Amino acid sequence: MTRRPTPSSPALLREGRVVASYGRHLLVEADDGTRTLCHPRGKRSDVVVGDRVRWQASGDGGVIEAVLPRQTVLRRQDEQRTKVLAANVDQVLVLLAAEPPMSEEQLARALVAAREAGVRPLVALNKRDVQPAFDEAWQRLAPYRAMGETVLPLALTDPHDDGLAALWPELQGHATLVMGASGVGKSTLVNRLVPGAQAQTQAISKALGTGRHTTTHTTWYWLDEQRHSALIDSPGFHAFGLHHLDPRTLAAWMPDLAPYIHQCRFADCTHRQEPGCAVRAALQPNGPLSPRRWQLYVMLLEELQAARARS
Ligand SMILES: Nc1nc2c(ncn2[C@@H]2O[C@H](COP(=O)(O)OP(=O)(O)OP(=O)(O)O)[C@@H](O)[C@H]2O)c(=O)[nH]1
Ligand SMILES: [Mg+2]
Ligand SMILES: [Zn+2]
Repeated sequence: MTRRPTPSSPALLREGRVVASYGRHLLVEADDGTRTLCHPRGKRSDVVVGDRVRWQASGDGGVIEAVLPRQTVLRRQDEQRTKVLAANVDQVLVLLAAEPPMSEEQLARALVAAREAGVRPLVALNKRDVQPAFDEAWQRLAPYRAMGETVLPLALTDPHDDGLAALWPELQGHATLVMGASGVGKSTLVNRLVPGAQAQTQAISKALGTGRHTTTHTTWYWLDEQRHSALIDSPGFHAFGLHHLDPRTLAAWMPDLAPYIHQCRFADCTHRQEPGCAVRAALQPNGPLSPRRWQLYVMLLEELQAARARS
């Protein structure tokens, strides 16, 4: 006798990707492109945009039964909590702008988090029309260009800006999470590259009764019909905690410090005050390793050490 499939039988489970997250409501896209509003089974709340999931239909919607292993996870963690930003992205675009003023510290943190997660970082500075703030910020990005980061200028509200043409090839074939402070232009970028994104967002905010300008949910948008390239819009944030990192690995994730860390006299050198430190010996105001970057390193190191000491 063949048994009829029970509700949790694998035969009824479908696979899909979480393309939007509204708290406990998750929009899941099946591989044929159809989308179903699902919620996770039980109390689990760790399902994020980008996750590949197994789900089954239930009434009008669906229930997520399992999250498949993640290729990548981007997270930030501070004293209060760990926030998983997205799963299975292979690039992150750190978007900065002339206005609100660029925080180099947040940039440095985002780059470390991306490297640690095995995700390629890209950096763009938006609002080229806002002067002289743009040119000043561009100058402050010199160390990042010198260490080999891709740093692109943008003017997203200028229809004739050629910055997008340079960014576009970098996005092809990748799933790119756009992150940055509120107001830098993340949604403006998505709206320029994804026809209909604005309409999608507005429809969703209307359904949820929000209707604010600021992005409150993370959403995955395909850039092409073949669904090879994606851009993920996310809410802006102020602080970017790195408490999930081991302080001893921090310097290795900073491409301007990393070349020197194995040349220090002591294998466990923290590059703060030890004699024979190759990192400090390499510091030069206009060199490949700037004193400002070393100061950022020391600040982050002390923060991570303090976090370890508390836990
Ligand atoms: N002057 C100028 N303004 C821009 C440019 N790009 C975007 N803006 C404006 O900046 C404001 C914020 O843009 P959004 O795209 O909503 O910013 P966001 O990063 O999505 O912000 P959150 O959703 O709050 O995180 C909007 O009023 C945009 O029109 C630009 O190149 N120049
Ligand atoms: Mg937005
Ligand atoms: Zn050292």
